[in-house]
Amino acid sequence: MREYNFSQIEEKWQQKWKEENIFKTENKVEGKENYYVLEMLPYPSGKLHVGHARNYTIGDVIARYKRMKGYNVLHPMGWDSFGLPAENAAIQNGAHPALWTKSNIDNMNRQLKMMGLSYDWDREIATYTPEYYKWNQWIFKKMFEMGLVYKKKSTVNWCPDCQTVLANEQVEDGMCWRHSKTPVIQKDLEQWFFKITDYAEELLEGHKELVNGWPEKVLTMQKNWIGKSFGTEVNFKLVEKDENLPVFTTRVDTLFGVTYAVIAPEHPLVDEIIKINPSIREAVSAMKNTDMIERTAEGKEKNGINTGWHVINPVNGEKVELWIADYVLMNYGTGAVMAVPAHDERDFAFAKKYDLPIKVVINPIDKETKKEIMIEASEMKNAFVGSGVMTNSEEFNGISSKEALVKIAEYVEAKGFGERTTKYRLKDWGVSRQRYWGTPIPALYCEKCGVVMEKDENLPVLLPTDVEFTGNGNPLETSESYKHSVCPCCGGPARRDTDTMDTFVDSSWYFLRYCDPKNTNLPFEKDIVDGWVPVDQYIGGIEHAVMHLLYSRFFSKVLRDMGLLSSNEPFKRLLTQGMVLGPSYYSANENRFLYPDEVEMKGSQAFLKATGEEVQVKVEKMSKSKNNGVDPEIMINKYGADTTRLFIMFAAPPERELEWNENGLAGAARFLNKIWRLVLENKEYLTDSTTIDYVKLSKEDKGLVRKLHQTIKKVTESIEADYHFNTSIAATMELLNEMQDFRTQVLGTDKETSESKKIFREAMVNVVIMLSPFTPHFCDELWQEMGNKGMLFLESWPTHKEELTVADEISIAVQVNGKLRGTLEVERTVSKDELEKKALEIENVKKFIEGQTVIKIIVVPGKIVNIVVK
Ligand code: ANZ
Ligand code: ZN
Ligand code: ZN
Repeated sequence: MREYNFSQIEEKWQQKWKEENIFKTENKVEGKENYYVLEMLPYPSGKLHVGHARNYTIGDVIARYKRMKGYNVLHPMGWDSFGLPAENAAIQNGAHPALWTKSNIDNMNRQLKMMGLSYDWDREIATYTPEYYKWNQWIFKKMFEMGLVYKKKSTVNWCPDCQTVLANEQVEDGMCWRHSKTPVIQKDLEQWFFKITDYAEELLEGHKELVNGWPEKVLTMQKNWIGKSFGTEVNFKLVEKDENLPVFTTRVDTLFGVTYAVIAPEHPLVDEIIKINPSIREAVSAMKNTDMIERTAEGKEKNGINTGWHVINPVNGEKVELWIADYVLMNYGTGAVMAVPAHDERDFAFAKKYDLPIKVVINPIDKETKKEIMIEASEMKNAFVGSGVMTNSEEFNGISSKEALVKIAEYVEAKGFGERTTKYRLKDWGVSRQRYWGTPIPALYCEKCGVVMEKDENLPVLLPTDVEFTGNGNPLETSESYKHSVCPCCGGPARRDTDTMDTFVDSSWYFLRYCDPKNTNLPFEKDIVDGWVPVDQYIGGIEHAVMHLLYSRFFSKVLRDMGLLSSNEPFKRLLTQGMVLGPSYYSANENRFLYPDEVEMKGSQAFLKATGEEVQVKVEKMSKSKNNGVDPEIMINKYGADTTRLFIMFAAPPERELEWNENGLAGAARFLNKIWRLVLENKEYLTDSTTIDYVKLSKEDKGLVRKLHQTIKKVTESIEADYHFNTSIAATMELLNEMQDFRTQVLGTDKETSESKKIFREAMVNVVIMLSPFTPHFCDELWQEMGNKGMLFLESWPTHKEELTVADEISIAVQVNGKLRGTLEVERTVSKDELEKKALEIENVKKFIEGQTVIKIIVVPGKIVNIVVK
């Protein structure tokens, strides 16, 4: 018998698949339903990591499974290939970002092919190519025409290391997401924005379409990110200026409890106040310079500046002080708040710190006595944020605060003091980046015509090559040929915008381009995209819950409104795969994470080989900083792609964390070797493919048939339910054990019947088919070994026969007057008369009815025979 040589087999089949171009997908196939399965496209960092391997294996198994289920499956791959690392590499070694990017793509492409993934490579896209980014510019322009793109000066998050603007989502704990030690600062810049806020309500409403297909966690994260609040805008009167100060509150029931008002340091009033009261100038600019995230962090001490100005509460005419405070944000609500320290935590802390008055307007209700508890402002240790009974609120006293929330809002509206509104926390999407390696923004500035967009026929606006990568500022500024251009309107001189687009623009619609990747007239043809989108199954990391997954939803809706596609939502089902964990080894003496080869294991304890020091072992997310990552390519070389894939799929269900361990890989390899031997050593039993005659089966034959059908059922149901591939594989393993027993105990012995070989073969055929999505090369090879022509992807997924999954011998309890007196082993199809007769023949039963009269016999089919005697 030849050994299982995975590298030879994998190379052979990858070659064959390629030659016959079997994963090429047509947009329409007569008689087949389309199914689109997609994994988030990678950034070409240079090497696949184990998270990629997991992501793509999950997608590939689904793609292969759905093909066998008879769908026309689209399963594409591409490269999210603009972005900072390529530019940083250019700064470091002088090579153009395109070269770095290209060589990374080539390497990762090779690695993907090693994994045996069933992509239609004819549809491969890379976002850094002019063929792709042309359409970013085209869409940008169309959005500009629709009023969905605008420019405004705004305070932005700026990373001094990246020398660029960061989206809010790219700021993590006040630090740059790319530079975890660099604090993000605030800077005023003219920026391009996408009006995602126009779609805030629809993005929220659209969740209704997604509740059954998306993880609840992602929907919740998006919901919080969009942050819809119902509230009231109330106009306070400024005392020092003849003007209103609108504030936004979600608690208008506390309106009578306002004891001061606060504006953000960026509020337009602040400049006017400084003119009159210059002594606060410095304090204000210091406050503006602390970064947003820190300013608003929960539990953070609040800082304030008394402006010396006042406002008047419209409902009771009370005059209160106006403050500037860091906990108020300019870009939420109106940038001004009415402060109610008795009922708001932040206001309470602030009032205590600056000794401002506190006025109670809601009293709690005692849970037991149901009586109002009078609270004293001077004795409060915390704000009372709950609901209760209104007090100190004139005509609203005595009613519940819940009722007052509506009543006071109505009152405010009736009196013309303000009105009810909804606010969203979601901000417009700032897309300008002062970097080179991105899509050039197709805008120009002309002295005569103002801001103009490049003509369609001049798209794409290409990235210039006469640039310098110095590491300081925007390289595009160093290209004279780029900066000085021609106005598309008047033909006069015009300055080109040197910003490029946030790379999240690229990934917001790439899945549509896969449908029609070579189109030169449009980003994609509507009819074609409508045949594929929404994507049936999307797979990727939870870290994309609010950026990529929200932006893609926004883009889909915008493109729909442009008439380019029909679907409201881009992704019908979303699977967020769990992280991959591995053991890290930390040496306290050396104060560093060790590499695995520096460590020696003794049982579950780990020791540093060089010194014998016992080191800490912790299973945690794989990362470079912990030296606990595994390189998928090394694994594939060592164990083969099929074994690696099988391990990944078997070790945990896809949405859960996966603990990497080499024992598991070795286990997967053993399993494949076992199947290998079972096929290659038993070929003589695997040749009879004539139809099984189910009437002629022995007890043993029936046993294997039953196990086979139970397995088909279980494997299929586990995949269909929630892609619980681990359960599917486990079921197949069980079947294989029974087949092994059958081989030794039945085949070649006197128990072998005319049907035994056929059944053995039937079971093996199904094992190979059902494993083929997981271990495709291995299964194609066995398929051929078993004498089949063609490849497995052409086979249909098996279906089970329910009647064959149940045992045909059943046991029936026999009772006399409700007490168990015996059991019967009978054929499932036994008749009622037969059952009664057999029950009465049991010795023990006879004993208990002796000398008495049988009144009646109750038969519960398949379960009980109860004989009633007297
Ligand atoms: C008075 C009040 C009394 C408030 C009370 C709360 C409790 P959400 O629910 O997140 O929308 N607020 C309004 N604009 C703000 C801004 N620009 N920066 C910081 N805080 C702001 O929060 C709305 C509440 O947050 C508003 O309701 C306002 O404080 C504050 F017992 O008004 B409230
Ligand atoms: Zn940075
Ligand atoms: Zn012009």
